[in-house]
Amino acid sequence: MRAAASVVPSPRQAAWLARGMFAFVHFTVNTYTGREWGTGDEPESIFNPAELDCDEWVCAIKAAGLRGLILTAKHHDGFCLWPSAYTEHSVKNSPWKNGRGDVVREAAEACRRGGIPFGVYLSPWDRNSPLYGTDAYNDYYCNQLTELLTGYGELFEVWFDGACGEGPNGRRQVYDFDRYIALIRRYQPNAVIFNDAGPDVRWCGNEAGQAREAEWSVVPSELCFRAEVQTGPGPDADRASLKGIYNSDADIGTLPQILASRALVFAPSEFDMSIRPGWFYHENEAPHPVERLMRAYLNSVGGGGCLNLNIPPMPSGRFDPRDVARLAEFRRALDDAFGAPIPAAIDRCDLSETQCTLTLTLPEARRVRYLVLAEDLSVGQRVERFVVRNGSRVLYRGTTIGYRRICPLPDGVSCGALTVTITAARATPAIREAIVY
Ligand code: OTN
Repeated sequence: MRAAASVVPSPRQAAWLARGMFAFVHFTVNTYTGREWGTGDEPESIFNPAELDCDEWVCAIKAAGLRGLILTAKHHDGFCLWPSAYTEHSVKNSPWKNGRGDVVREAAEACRRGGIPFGVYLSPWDRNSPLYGTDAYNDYYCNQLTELLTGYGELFEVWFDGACGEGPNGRRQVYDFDRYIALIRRYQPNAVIFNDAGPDVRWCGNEAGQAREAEWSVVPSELCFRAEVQTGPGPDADRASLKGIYNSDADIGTLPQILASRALVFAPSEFDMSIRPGWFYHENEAPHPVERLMRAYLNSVGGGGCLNLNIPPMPSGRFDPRDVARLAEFRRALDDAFGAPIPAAIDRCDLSETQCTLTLTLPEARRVRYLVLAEDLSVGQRVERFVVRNGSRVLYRGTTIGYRRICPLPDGVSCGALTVTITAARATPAIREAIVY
């Protein structure tokens, strides 16, 4: 337990957690075919975003408070949004700008002008490359990855999708992830790497922005086997097996897993979700209601991880005005909820080595809607359960806190003081923030 309570983030992971939320931009030949997974046989001639405006993308993203942009430089269909030297299946053979365009460069430069960091998604699965399914594909993939790592400035995240639909009759590819990761560490040492298995951030396990009941950033190396090991084996490691655990499991990082794991790593969750039903633009779809986006925010940024919210450009290359309007509405809803913290005096009373009570005293009785708590992860994630009360009335029962836990309080509750009692923790709780809104 103590070992688990001392697993800490790397500087790049801590910087990533502080970002809170950022934008995903899914854009490729699927934008013109209506597919979600391209076949790899799409002709380059269909790609023509004649009104591409990456500054407009960045403006809409910033208006929502999203603090970064990750572009699908190559999705499963293998079409490259930059003129890669290693394939003809790219923008260089499209009618856009007579084959002299580079979407990756336009997006990277717009982010730089707009003051937000840029990241890339490079699908390992490639349904176009004839090399796919052979060792030579790893050379091809590393060459393309190197083009992106060295040609477009600093990246804050590199995204390895784990989706692969090739069945037994398809071509299976053995990915050389160690080689991919070594390239990123060499050329982009500050970038976090996303994948189901880490090394830096892991898939939350769904695409609905839905957090599990307890969201631990400290997880077994059996799940995130690409992450840096920080502890030895748990006491049950030689009797139990965590073989087969996966990102979508509900009990990731819970005590039974901690006790049974061979080692522990720090790997926080990324909640990737699209503003629309699809990842790519489909004319017959509309953006989700703002309530859905707020729920995702409370569950992800308020659940100890980061939200990666996808906005898919239209075939013209521009964002749908309805999505731009939804992003602005999302920002207004966030400002309404969290724009005015209520100053409170905080007193801490330690009840035992692992239990304590925080008393938050407001200047006067006020209607309160949210309590936001945060642990100091520089010493490790520790809190397992807590309860929030106003006097004897229980307002919220929680489990993990992690980087940030947003506690929605019952409608209409008005109080002059709140108590937060941490009833179970893996070591002495280290609370960084307790803010009432
Ligand atoms: O059909 N799918 O591949 C699929 C259906 C539902 C949810 C996810 C997926 S793919 C899944 O995407 C994740 C990111 O959203 C990760 O990349 C996983 O590795 C991948 O399997």
